[in-house]
Amino acid sequence: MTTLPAHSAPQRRENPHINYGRRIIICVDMDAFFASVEQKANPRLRGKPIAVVGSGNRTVITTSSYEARAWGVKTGMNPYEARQICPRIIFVPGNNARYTHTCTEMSRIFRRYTPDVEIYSVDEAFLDITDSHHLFGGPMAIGWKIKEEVREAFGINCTVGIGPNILTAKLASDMGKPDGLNWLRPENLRGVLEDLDVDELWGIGRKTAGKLRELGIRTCGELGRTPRSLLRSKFGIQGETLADMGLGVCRRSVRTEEEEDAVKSVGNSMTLPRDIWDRRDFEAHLLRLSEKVGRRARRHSLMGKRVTLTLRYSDFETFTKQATLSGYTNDTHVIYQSVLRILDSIRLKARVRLLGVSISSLIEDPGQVPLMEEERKRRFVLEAMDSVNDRFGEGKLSWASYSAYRTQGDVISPAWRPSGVKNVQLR
Ligand code: TTP
Ligand code: MG
Repeated sequence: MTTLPAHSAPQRRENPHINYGRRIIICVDMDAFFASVEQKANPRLRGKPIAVVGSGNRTVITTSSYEARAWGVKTGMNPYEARQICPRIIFVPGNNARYTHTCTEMSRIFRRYTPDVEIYSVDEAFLDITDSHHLFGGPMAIGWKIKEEVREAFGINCTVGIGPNILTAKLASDMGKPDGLNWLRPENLRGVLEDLDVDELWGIGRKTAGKLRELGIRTCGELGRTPRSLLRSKFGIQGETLADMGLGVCRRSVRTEEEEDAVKSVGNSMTLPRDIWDRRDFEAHLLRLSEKVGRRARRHSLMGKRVTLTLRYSDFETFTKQATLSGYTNDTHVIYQSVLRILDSIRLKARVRLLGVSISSLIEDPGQVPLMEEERKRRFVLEAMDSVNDRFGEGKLSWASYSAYRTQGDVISPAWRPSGVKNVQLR
């Protein structure tokens, strides 16, 4: 066993400067979920200490109302123990169909604010609002609205946590329980983590916390200052993740349902600020969409061989056409040239109100350097653009031919889906 004296290495090293990136993630977690749903369904249970249990006689408490928690009732207790500490407790048999139905309905509320929603568990969801929060008055405004809408629709409370990644959003939500709204901003993270016990972090269970304690690490601050090499030697690959966690860093992004099912296409569609007819207008918007698609594909290390263009006319009729390329690509310009060729092969019948571009027939990008000099140069340019945009925000570096449109602002199409235009609702 590797043992550090309790106050050695972790305290002496300073944390490096941490770049938390620009993402803004919301975690929504229902308060005493099963119990709240039961209290809503049966008004006689409201305001009372209740616990939701299974049907067998060896059942345990799955959750309890905050009124019961005030007496010390906890998940995992058997009903007998709970009755000992809270004599007036009411046991309610669980009703799974009710909970899953509520969960499904709830996701509709979340999707009003961003398409990037991950339903993580029956009562917990993550929303990536990085690119949409400005449309709703900012992260806190979205948090308030979600709380209000959940209360209105289901009569239950939830807690909303906001942070730069899912780990810290979850922490913010745990800290805000119950009925809270809490934003852990990057500049406050170090202070919050400094004295926080490691097992307060999502993903660090009792066993891992025990092993960390053997190394003299009790708090996240100490974990963040521990040399990675030490954590790696003790925990293997998980050591890297633990080192990140101590700093409040988490590399896992919000995974939408579409991304969870093996990704079939990468696409983007947008309702245009005004209906268009001129080719120059098409070029500008298609370049922008091609860039978004290429960028997302590159971010996920994917390449596609089929390109699809979707048009929706002003009368809402929707039309798609595909082309198959000679090789796999995630290069903005190859995608763009291909959609332009598709456009040229179409006789437009009216002005167009929505455009979509997607690539499909995907493979994982093998990361090969292109043989052709010109392609190689473009790949370097794209890599440079991606890293500038990653660091300083989407669209900071863009193609000149799009710049005339940049002042018009982002319009998010209600039909926009992370997996691409295959999900655009066709009439
Ligand atoms: P949690 O979100 O962990 O708990 P909660 O919603 O009841 O309370 P909190 O306000 O602290 O979020 O779990 C969600 C639901 O999942 C919970 O209502 C019951 C169920 N559950 C189990 O069935 N077994 C378990 O071990 C846990 C922890 C939860
Ligand atoms: Mg909950």
